[in-house]
Amino acid sequence: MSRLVIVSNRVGPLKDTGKAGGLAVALVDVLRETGGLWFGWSGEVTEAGTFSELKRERRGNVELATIDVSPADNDEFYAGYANRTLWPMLHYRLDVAEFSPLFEAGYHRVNERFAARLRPLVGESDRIWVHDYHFLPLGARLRELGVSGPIGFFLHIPWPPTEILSALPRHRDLVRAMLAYDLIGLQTERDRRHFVDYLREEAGGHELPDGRWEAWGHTVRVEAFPIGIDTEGYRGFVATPEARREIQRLDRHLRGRAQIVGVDRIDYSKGIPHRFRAFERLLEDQPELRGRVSLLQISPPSRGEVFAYAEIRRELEHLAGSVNGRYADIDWTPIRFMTRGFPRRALAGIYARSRVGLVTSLRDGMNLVAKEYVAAQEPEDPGVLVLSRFAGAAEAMSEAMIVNPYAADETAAALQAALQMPLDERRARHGALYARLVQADARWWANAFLDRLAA
Ligand code: ADQ
Repeated sequence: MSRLVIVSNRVGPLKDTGKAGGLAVALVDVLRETGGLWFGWSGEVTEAGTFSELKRERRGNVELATIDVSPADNDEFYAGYANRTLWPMLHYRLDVAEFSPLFEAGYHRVNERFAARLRPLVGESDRIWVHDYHFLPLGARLRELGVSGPIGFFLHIPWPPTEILSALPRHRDLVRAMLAYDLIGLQTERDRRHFVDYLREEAGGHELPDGRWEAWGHTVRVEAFPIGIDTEGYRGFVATPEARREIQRLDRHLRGRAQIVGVDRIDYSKGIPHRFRAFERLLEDQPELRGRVSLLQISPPSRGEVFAYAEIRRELEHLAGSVNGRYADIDWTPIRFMTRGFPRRALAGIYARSRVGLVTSLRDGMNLVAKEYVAAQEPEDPGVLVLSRFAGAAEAMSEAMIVNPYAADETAAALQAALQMPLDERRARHGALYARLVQADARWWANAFLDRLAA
């Protein structure tokens, strides 16, 4: 079988350090099967930038190859076009998107450099799988350099309706470049529909009898591959000493009170202020719950250099402070807001001890936290997932309590129902969700994509 080459902004690690995301673990597993190369950014910002020496690391038949980026690349490509233009645009946030020619030029420059550095590492029969919005035009650049084998692309974040995307300057050039891929994978049916609608409306595209799409003289397959987690592996985390330790700490602290948990990077797409307001609404509407339920929000800060992120963090600190000021008691703090990361196994313990998992994304490609929360529950006495309809995960998790996060009263009512839900209903909902997570796990996702690419 041909070798697999994966390209993504962040690479590895090869070892499961307990901190790496589940996605990294799943991709390393897949690379091991046929042997493979994972290429991307080293995580270092140096003057030499993309011209830096290639860093290589090998374990068995899997190799990592990374390069640095320069301070200008980091500002313009990563913090700039990727995170201040594309991230908000693709999350339907025209109001915070910034359109700077400097960012745009930096984005294309870095994509060219990455393609040029990757080219000599690619063999004739290799298959290439490119990940995420940092590298939309990478496939087109690789084609220009003579790569002729299969190249697939997976977008981890949403694809918005044409009405939104068409506000992006030179959106046609960007999408035209994407048509150099043989396969474009999106998270959900909704994203897929938006993408092919774009091809039809903006590129005069049409569907071929074999299901592929023809547009602007290219032929491409566009399909939804909802990403999963390593469900059974995650379930196993709950029995580890790291998880047990958190469970015991929470037992001591909660003393029979219920806990609602939220876990996400601080990001405006996650609707964390909406979550705090819904919880405040719950305390307002249900006085008997005061002192009996708390919200634990765990949020490692991300992309600190992006202004919108610093602002939202201040907003959250303010909101938590005001809810706590109003409702806290000597022995009870309504909202515990922690801005730090946890090792994955410890996090599994925190999920396991939380009566409700609360996800209020205003827009989210999938949302793996929703899946991790379900995987970590004790099947005999599981907690309840309250999930935003705007997270991709909602498409296949209908047994969760699906809410509109903009409606604080609706979310508060769902929280109340979740806290009071009888055991048999909790079991039934959890059983259905868990079974689907076991079937459509991370390996299924990767193999489904790669099988399609091979065909
Ligand atoms: P993210 O936006 O990062 O991913 P998500 O899918 O929820 O969102 O994944 C976050 C991961 O980080 C989870 O595995 C979670 O456990 C972990 N994490 C979050 N906070 C943490 C903390 N405090 N400590 C430790 N770990 C923490 C993007 C898209 C998503 C899509 C994924 C995968 O935005 O929509 O689901 O890619 O495709």
